[in-house]
Amino acid sequence: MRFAHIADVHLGSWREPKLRELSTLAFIEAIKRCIDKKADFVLISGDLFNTSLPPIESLKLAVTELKRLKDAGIPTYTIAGSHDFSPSGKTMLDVLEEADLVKNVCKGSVDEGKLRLEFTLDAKTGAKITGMLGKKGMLEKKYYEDLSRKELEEEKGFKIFMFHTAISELKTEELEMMDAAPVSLLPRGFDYYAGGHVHIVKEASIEGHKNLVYPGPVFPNSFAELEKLGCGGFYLYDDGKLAYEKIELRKVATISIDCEHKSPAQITEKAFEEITRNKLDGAILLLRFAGTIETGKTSEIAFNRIIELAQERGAYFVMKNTSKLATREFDEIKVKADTTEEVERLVMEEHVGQIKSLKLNPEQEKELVTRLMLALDIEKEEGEKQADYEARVNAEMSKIINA
Ligand SMILES: [Mn+2]
Repeated sequence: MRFAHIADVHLGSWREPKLRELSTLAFIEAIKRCIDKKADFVLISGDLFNTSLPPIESLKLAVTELKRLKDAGIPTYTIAGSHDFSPSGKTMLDVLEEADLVKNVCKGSVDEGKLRLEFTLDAKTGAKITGMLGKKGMLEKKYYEDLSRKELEEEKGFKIFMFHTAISELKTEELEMMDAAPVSLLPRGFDYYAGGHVHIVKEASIEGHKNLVYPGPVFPNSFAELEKLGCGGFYLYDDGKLAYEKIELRKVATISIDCEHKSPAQITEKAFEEITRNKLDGAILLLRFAGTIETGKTSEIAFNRIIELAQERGAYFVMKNTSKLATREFDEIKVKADTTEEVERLVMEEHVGQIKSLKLNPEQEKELVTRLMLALDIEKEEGEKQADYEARVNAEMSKIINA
């Protein structure tokens, strides 16, 4: 049996055209390799799209590539991830499933408060696949608590469990702050655990749970991911052997400038030196500026000239990051984080406990705030009138508050 395990594609995540193109090419390459390597089937463990209502071009790309798999006789099994749901619980995966391009394996029924998952049988290999969807703010934890495990664990045959949740035992140091659940959350005794959500490349076997895998994204989704992962990829399972299929379309070069106790002119000079010293042929260049500068303002650093020089030296694309750069005048940055989600979480944690009138414990309050933020994240639908859109947002909000 040979299958591919892809996760966190986040189609449409990059705004910069050059990086968006690379992420598109990486997805196309992943699908091409699944076909070339004659995979029996493909698993996509959530977050195929970056937003629940993806732009037409992302949808078209997904349809084209999934169709390619289908035409090659390779079925695709999937679960929804935290980015796949609109606040009202809708997901584009339903549309893809209706078109017979994917099969959502997170299905079952609720029976006396217990959640019973069903297996989806892969006709060619006999593999039995099931899984649990992922939601923002780890709201899926409740589903796991209600999950009926016995039948899942006793089922015979080759079994795969797909999940979109951070597992504490698999977290790396830099993800220490991320919400996670212990591996015991997952039912035991499966042959492969196809993970998503955590953008790291990791495989592990922990007692009762063998082949727990996070393949990471097909292409990094942010500055931090480009810096940490360098490239993307996916996993290939081949008769019990696991292999990471690296997709490296461009090299990533990182230049970190230590700005501590330097003036803007010295920092500019230092950046020039570093760029001239490095070989940038066609690479994505990540420029990180960190530290507290001695005098003046950060805007006095000649960023434009630095970026121009890097382009002249052959960089394919230049990104700068100043999130760890501070000045003496303004040292009051309270929240330091690399991603929007991290910022949201940190701000939320800092302010939890302030809505005294609601009499909620911190966990309940965090959950309420997460739900409200999701509801405020509703996108206006094509052709929808402003008034209807507002009414829809208001209805979602009051539904949550009155629940
Ligand atoms: Mn993701």
